Amino acid sequence: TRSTVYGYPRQGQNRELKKAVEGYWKGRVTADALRATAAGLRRDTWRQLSEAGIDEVPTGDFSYYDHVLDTSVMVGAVPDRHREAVAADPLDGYFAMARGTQDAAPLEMTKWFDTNYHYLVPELGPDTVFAANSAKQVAELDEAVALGLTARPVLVGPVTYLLLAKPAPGVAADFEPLTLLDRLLPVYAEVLADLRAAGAEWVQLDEPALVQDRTPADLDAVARAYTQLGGLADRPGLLVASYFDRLGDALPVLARTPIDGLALDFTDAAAANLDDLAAAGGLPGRRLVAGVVDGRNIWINDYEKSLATLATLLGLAGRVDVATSCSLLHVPLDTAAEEEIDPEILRWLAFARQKTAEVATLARGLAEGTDAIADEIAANRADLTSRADSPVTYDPAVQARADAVRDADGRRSQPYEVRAAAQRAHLGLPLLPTTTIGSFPQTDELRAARADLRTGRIDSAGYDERIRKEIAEVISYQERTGIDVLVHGEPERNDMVQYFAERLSGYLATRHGWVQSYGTRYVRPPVLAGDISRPEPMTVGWTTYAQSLTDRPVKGMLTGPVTMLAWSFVRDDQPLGDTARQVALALRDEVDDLESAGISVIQVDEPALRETLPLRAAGRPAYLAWATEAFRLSTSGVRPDTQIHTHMCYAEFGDIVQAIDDLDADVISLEAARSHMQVAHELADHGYPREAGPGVYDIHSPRVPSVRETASLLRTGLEAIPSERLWVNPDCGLKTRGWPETRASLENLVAAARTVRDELSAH
Ligand code: THG
Ligand code: ZN
Repeated sequence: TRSTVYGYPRQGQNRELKKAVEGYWKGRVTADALRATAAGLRRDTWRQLSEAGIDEVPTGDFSYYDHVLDTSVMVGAVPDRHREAVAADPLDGYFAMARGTQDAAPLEMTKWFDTNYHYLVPELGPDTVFAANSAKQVAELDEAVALGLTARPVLVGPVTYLLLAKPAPGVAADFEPLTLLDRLLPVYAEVLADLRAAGAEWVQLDEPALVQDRTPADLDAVARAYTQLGGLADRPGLLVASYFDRLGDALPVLARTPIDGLALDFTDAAAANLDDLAAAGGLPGRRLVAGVVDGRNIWINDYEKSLATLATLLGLAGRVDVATSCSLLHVPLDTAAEEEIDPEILRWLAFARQKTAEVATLARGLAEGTDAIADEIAANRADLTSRADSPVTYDPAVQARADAVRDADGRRSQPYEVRAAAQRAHLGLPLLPTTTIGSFPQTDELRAARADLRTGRIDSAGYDERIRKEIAEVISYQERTGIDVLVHGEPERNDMVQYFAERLSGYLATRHGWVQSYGTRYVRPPVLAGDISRPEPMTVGWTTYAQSLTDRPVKGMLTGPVTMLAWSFVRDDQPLGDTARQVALALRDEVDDLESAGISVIQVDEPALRETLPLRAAGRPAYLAWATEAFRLSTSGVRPDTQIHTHMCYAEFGDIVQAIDDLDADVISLEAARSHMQVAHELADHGYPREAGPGVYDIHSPRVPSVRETASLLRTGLEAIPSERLWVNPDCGLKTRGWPETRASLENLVAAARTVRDELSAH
């Protein structure tokens, strides 16, 4: 029995990697210094793993930016537009692919399965020529071996790599990257041989794409890939890893190939793997790596439960190793840094460092018998009991209120047609009303004010004064520009989830709990630890202050219940739907208080609704049922003449258009500018009956769209959505934009709306 993990957070305890990479971009850190920082971080990680008792450490999981981009480099899949830069300087070329340059767009970025991590999408086409480049993998293996460690290189597997890819620009949209498998496999064979030559006993090939529903053709590709790689003479042991869900149909397929080991997720989310493995006849004579410690939540493991699972598995494989369920990339580094969390609560939590210790302990229990870890088991049981019995976890008033929810609480009192007429009378908006999504640029001054408040350089009265001044400027700017429904600009918010988590009981905030979101960008997901309630209003003060400055409607801005869950570490001791309902009730109180305070338009954002869609179709109806119920519960307490908005980003609405309809929001704004209003047509084809604002200004780029271009997008929108139901707005919030391009773009947006209104009234 060995203990292992599949990957570790890359950034360092104080985000040293972020500082070094961003410093390199700014020319303040040399390439050599960046490399030295990175090597130091890798060494620290391996030492830490080894000291925690991990027998086999991962290598090659480190990345300056993203491991899928590293895989593209490893197989030579560099887009033509970046070839010159990569040839001139591999490091600068690498960052050019990640971030783009003046002349060449970056690779597209998208979510890594149902996590909050984003990877860079490989661009492939029929002309792609793969070429092996194993340098990074071999060098990192050498480093770990030099420390005297047993190391296992971790690679994105060939099937997952191709399934994550998309057609390169200019390639037919129906091109299927998986058709390149036979060209890709020789490249993997070469990398495997290089790693074998460098001393690798095992190599791990990650195939998380196989936990999604796969076609027979996909499964055929899996069989072909691993029959071929398994048949190579000159290779290390092949460990194929799956995580995030059950392996399902791919399990027996892989078991029939000559691979040497399989890694399966045995957390609750993938519990079916146990039966599936037994049904496939187990893995006699081969290596099973059992992911019993959840790699993507932050709760301590239940040792007795894990040991029971491991004991069952002993009969099903030649050898059973103990691991986390997935890479630890998705959790923060170390609970020991959280000095502000009550020690009584901290003992319930395990970040990456604590999880490695759990894996090592369980491996010892499996190898030497549970008596050998009796003390650890007793302490673990006490920690679990402390959590279950704590008033932080359980609030009877919240539970009772959630239990009392009836269907009718999740329905508006009137159908949309009646509400729309009441809202028209109440709000008096023009045709094609203009609005923004909520946030305005987060300037350096605002960030400095927050830092000053934290360090005590200003007090909270001084901070509030700065925020009020910013709100007044944002309101006055929007009035001058001629926007119809205003926002206060959210200057007081750090992050749209963290801000609310800090104000709800039942949530814990971390101080150093950074998790990579993409590249050098990190988030600190709050911990949704217990029953959720709202001690006092969270946004009413700022919103009503903004409303007091103008006669136009100011839109209240809230983060919806599904997104609050998606971007937090959520409790694992009750169904997600129950937790979502509690958050929804807290938000419902906020919505009702905003209405009572005179706010007539309230937006409840759900940007994460699509991303937490279960990976397999079988789980989707139940998810969409609780997700839409929670949204409706948070928004249904208002009068018919109060207008509820929602907002979603990240395209691909096709799969959830019915759910979007079921939200019953009066108005929805969506990302659309990049796809030329395609989502407007998707909504129309579905027969979407309410108001919609497909974004006409792409805020992900500093580019200022012209009046002509914006008006033209609006006319395209009108082909799908009738003028009485079409709104005019940007794609997303403006917090990552600067003021100059924001001003210019919004002025053009208002001018375009006026132009098209004039055209409509001339007819
Ligand atoms: N909030 C949360 N999760 C998210 C987003 C969000 N996931 C998806 C998407 N939006 C990710 N986008 C970003 C954009 C910017 C940053 C992080 C994720 C970012 N982070 C700062 C950094 O790394 O320097 C730190 C921010 C802070 O100080 O809190 O810029 O909006 N939860
Ligand atoms: Zn958005």
